[in-house]
Amino acid sequence: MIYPVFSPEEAAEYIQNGMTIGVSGFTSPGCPKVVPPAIAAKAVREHEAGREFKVNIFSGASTNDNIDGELTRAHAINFRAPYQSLGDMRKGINTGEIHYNDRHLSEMSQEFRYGFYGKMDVAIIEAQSITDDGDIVLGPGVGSTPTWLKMADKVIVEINDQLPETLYGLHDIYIPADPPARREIPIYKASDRAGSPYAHVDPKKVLGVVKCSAPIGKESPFTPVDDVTRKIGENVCDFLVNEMKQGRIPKTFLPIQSGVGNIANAVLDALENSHEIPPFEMYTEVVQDSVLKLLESGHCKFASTCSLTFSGSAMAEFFSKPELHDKVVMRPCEISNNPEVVRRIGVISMNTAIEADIYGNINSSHVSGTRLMNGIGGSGDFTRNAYTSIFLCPSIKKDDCISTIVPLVTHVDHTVHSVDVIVTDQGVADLRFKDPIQCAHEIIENAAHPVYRPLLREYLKIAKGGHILQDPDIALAFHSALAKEGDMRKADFSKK
Ligand code: 0RQ
Repeated sequence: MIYPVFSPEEAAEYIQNGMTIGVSGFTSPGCPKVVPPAIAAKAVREHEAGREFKVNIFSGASTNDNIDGELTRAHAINFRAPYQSLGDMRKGINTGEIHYNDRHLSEMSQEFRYGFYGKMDVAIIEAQSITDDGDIVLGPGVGSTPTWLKMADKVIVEINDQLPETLYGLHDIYIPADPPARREIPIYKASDRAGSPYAHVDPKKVLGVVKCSAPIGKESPFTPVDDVTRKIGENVCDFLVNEMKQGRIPKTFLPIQSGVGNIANAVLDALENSHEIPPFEMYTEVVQDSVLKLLESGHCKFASTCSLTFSGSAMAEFFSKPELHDKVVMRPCEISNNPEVVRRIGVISMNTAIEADIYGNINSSHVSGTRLMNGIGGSGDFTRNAYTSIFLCPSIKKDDCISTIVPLVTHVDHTVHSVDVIVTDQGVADLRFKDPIQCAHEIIENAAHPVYRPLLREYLKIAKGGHILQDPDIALAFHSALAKEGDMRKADFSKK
């Protein structure tokens, strides 16, 4: 190998205050693991010496505790984009310490190439291998890495010996030309390949290689399916089966996208158990443990993804079964989430909402309209371009104190124009072919929890207007009751 071999600490010495860093991966798989903690340790030393030390971090999506956790706790992050999901970083963002820019994941790479974010000083990437010519077999999460390798002045490569050689061939690395030279992305079905199994870097830019041996699976475990998430899954299945019966989904079915988290896992479990849903393909950004089961049973015929967001045991199982490897391709997030492809192949999207209002606007990212939870992630990439877009959430949370169906959402990530169906444990609200007031009745009667239906009906009676009914004095009464009394059931519409 022509590249110098560094320790993590030697690599971290290259990083200076104010630098912009791109990290590989998408969710925790594929992220670098040993250099970021060494940068955090350097930050602590610099701060103790009275010197400023903060960097800007760009990722594919959420990362791991070694990056977002350690660097946040070291007060070493100035700016972060485009998605995160860790408690410490969430706190740093919500106190204003970290400047966070929430972006659609499919847009991050191209916006960086367009120059909207200035220059990238260094990319830190995890790889299975790198050749002397700069061909890289990436880890089990691609994210924006191919663009970071192109844009960064310098590159540090972590070679993790836990990454199996069988990763070779699982990636399809394709960077579209930038406008005005862009052509169509040549993907016409989930299993099409458009690019190369390697990412590429100019070998002259590689500062060096850091060798490590670190676990490669997702850090936090999935919560098992419970009664509420099971019911949501069953309701989604019933909806999809009925769509097929009505001829609105072809008998051969359509590709599915499914977001992160426990609800998404429960829905995929329900699809696995359904005898009426035929084997299908996925065109999605993450495949979680539930997809492994679907691949094994043949219920999922093929999965196009950006990342194998598997737990450690599912990751080991996947790599021990080479017969599954032909059924998966990992792409950069600007392709796995690409609006052009999503619309062309007719993806059925399924994402989780924090709250929905009675007209169908969705808040995916900000609790009570102010506190960032994770970010919009890829939900907008898929929702806006889906064949049918579905949002999922439990109808109530926190022992009935929170209704996820509210008169008005406190923050909007997805507007009514992009939202087709809302599914809760209570049922399915189908918003298609309805005006806003018809949508409100549909959502209240089919998706809201019975405890909250009388209050929501009352709001609709009080609210005034034309095409849409609202009352600006009480539209957020649910949220003010939660803030003041810890319980949305105490919403009082007489307190104007
Ligand atoms: O707070 O942790 O303090 O108890 O929000 O809620 O129920 O654990 O939800 O883990 O399924 O995440 C939308 C955040 C759901 C996620 C969201 C509070 C609740 C709890 C989390 P606590 P749960 P989940 C693919 C697509 C956007 C990105 C996306 C997400 C915490 O699915 O980030 O879709 N989606 N990406 O108590 C007050 C409400 C609340 C509420 C929840 N209505 N009011 N608090 N909470 N609802 C992924 C990628 O792009 C990589």
